[in-house]
Order: sequence, then structure tokens, then C-alpha cells
Amino acid sequence: MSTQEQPSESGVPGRVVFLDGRGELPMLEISTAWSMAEIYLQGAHVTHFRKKDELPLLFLSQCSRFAEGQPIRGGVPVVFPWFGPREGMGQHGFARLKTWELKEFAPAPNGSVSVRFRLPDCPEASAFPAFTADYVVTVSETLRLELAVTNNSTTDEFLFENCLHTYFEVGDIRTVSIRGLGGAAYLDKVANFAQKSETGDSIRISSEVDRIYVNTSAPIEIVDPGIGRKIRVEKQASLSTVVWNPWIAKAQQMPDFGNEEYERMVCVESGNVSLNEIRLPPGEVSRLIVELSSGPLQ
Ligand code: TA6
Repeated sequence: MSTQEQPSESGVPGRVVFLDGRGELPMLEISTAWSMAEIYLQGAHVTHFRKKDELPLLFLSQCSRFAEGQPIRGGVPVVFPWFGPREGMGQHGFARLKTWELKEFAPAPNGSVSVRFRLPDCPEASAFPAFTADYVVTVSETLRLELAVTNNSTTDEFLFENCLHTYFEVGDIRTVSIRGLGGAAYLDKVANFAQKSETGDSIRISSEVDRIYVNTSAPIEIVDPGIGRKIRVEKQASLSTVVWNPWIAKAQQMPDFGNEEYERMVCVESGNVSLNEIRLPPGEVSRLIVELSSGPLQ
């Protein structure tokens, strides 16, 4: 285990500790004046973020696996270069299953800590044009995530999907409202991907919900009276928002998810999936940015 500290204006150091986490998987523990975070190198997976005066912002299943090449259930899975199932391949791409390289970490004078990871080359990538995928996590009073994909090909465009598949901790899903998607079109996976339109300004969940909202760049608010918290999801270069709660039956079918855990989580995911697939020209860069913030309900 080793520790790196950097003094800051606030006098409290932004601190990065390297250690072996669950399943002996290497991870970083980051502390700042405002917050704590944990990031596993497998999948560059943020598994924990908590502001000092709040409950954890991210949900992590008590039943999650922590084993090489196995997806972690909760936190922020990095979904790339495809979303959903793919013939003969894993669900949600291979990026979340690889051990990303730690390229740099930069405690800043303002007390925030940024860590940059790079997806190493791997056999699965050979099916795509040459690309570089970097992921920068910035921990402060907010959690800022940036997935930058560069098409290194000089001839071929790079078709891919990206999604930061964020699992949020909530008090009781039955009392939560999700705002910001009023009027947006969506694909309803529970109804065989039927195309629908969101009629209400506020979404409530009382059964399995699995919706891909398309052509929407709107910020989302998760209003949680159970915890007495409002979470804000702001995004850049993202046209898709996915809302998912497995509810009872699906929860019971997932071995790495507790039967009752659907009550304490909701996924609000930001990226470009399905109809919003990215066609990145040669030499261009795609930067998906998501910033998560929270505060008490007014
Ligand atoms: O983003 C929603 C979704 O596509 C759901 O359909 C469900 O499969 C969820 O992702 C979880 O996927 P995972 O591969 O993490 O089990």
C-alpha cells in the first residue's frame, strides 16, 4: 500500500492511497476535503463516492463479484464500445472487464483529485479501428467523469456506443422521482423496445423499468425523499439517458444482486446508445462528460 498526498488551498490534502481491494483487485482510495471515492483498476470502475455530510451517492450490491474479468455490480460501470448484448460477446462491451492502466493522478491546488486511466490494447479491440480510450475521474464536492475516445485510424470511421452506467443509492425507490425527461422519446426494453414518448415531467417507479431515452441532452434530477436528497446528473456529448430498475423478478434472477436491493437503487445512465450510436471520423475525439452532484432536499 502506498500513499500520495498533495497540500491544497483548503489545507486538507487531496490524498490517493493504492491498495488491494475486495477480491485482492487493485484499487485507489481517494480522499478530499469534501468527499471519499474508491476506484478499481478493473474497468476503471468507480465503486464508491460519498460526500462527508451525506450517505453514499452510488449503490454497490452487497452480492457483487470482485473477480478478474467479472463485472462489478454497482458504482459506475464504463460501458464501451457497445451497449447491451452482442452475439457471442459479453453484455455492455469489454472495457468494464479489463484492468485499465493508471496513467496519472493529479491532486490539484484546489483540493480536488483527478486520476486518468487508459484502456490497454486487448484482443477484442482488433475488431474495431485503432482507438485510444482514456477515462478521467475527478473527485471533489462533485464526481466528474470523462470518457475520451480517439479514432486513431486514418481511413475508417469508428462506430461505437458509450455509456456511464451509474447506479445511484436511494432511500426507497417507491418514493423517488426522476425529473428532466418530459417529452423525450424512448425505447421501452420491457415492451420489446417499443418506441414511446415520456408524457410526464416526473417519472415514478413501481415495476421493472428499462428505458433508453434518445436524443436528449437534458440534465436529470433524482428527488429522493427517503434519504432527503436531490441528485443532479449533468452531461456533455451525450444524447441518450437510460433509466433502469430491475424490480422484484429481475432482482431475483441476478446472482450478483440482492433480492431486496432493487428498493435502494436506480440506474440513470448517460451516454450514446442505440439510435444515438457514435460515428467517429478518422482522427477525431469523442468526449463523454458526466458530472454528479447532490444536496439536501429544499
Ligand atoms: O442499462 C440497463 C441494462 O441494459 C438492463 O437491461 C440490465 O441488463 C442492466 O443493463 C444490467 O446489465 P449488466 O450487464 O450489468 O447485468
